[in-house]
Amino acid sequence: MAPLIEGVCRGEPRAVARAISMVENGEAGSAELSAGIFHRSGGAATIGLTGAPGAGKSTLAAGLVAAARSRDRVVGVLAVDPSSPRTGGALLGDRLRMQEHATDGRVYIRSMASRGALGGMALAAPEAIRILEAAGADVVIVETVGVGQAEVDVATVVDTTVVVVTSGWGDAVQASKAGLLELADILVVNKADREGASEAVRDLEAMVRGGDGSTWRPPVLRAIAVDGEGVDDLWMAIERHRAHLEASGELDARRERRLRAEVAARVASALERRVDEVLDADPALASALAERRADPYVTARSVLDRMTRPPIEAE
Ligand SMILES: Nc1nc2c(ncn2[C@@H]2O[C@H](COP(=O)(O)OP(=O)(O)OP(=O)(O)O)[C@@H](O)[C@H]2O)c(=O)[nH]1
Ligand SMILES: [Mg+2]
Repeated sequence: MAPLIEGVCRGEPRAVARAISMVENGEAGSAELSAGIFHRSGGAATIGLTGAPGAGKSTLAAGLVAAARSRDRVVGVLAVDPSSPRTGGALLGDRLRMQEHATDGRVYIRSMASRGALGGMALAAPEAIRILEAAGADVVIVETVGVGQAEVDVATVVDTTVVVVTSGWGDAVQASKAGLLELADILVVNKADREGASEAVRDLEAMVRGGDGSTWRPPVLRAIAVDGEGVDDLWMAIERHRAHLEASGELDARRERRLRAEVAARVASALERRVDEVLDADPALASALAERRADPYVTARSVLDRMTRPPIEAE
């Protein structure tokens, strides 16, 4: 494990890729890896990009990578797809604009499936972010691919959440229905080269809250990501948001909340495993439940009793 940890800390792309695979697959050694890199993590500004499929998240991500590189920052990009098996580099690699960065030694690009991982995205993504931080990333961009809960989950692993919608009637409403507006620190109306950008901006402006003195009001920006238009404005909005988080103390609060949530997720997944072990080890308990002689409340009580009993030490 030591060579892998050293490789990650030296920023070697192969070591970084190997370490993230390890976490993604929940391999043995993940805990040792974590112990080896934790003290070097926590240094990056983390940015989440979420929104409907095809909204332009990857194109915007590529633009943000360019913006970060022009400021000499080291960048990590994670494309997280909790719904499908791993697709290797295809997710981002096929994007022409991302390809420009694929050979830049100061940019780490990685797609990651977390369906199989314990706790899904809640556990795998934060650890992958820490690996990138240990490798020297100053900025980590997390794009969620696919639909559903993932869109919402990204907000729980990053400092700044950018919600991307497209021009045109209805998209803002969809985002609102999906609960994305509450998560947004910044909103981007992309594909502003198409009709309906002004309407989408207006709708979103009417829907966002905040801005009364100390609270942050999510700005609504427009972009034409394919042409790189609006990307610098987005970068500056991200920096403003970060400054707000730091000045208000919210950055530390968010980070502490996230670490606690991660511990809770880890405890929950360990407990789930233990419940199965207890039931498997006690056929009477398991069959009483299966045959509906003991209800789940009673069974839970019995399982907890067995868990808290001190283990019998063998000679
Ligand atoms: N007209 C127009 N097309 C755009 C714009 N930005 C991105 N696109 C195109 O929209 C398509 C989807 O862009 P992506 O960046 O892959 O979108 P995504 O949100 O990452 O998509 P998924 O990861 O599949 O959910 C691509 O063909 C882009 O070239 C834009 O501002 N205007
Ligand atoms: Mg994408």
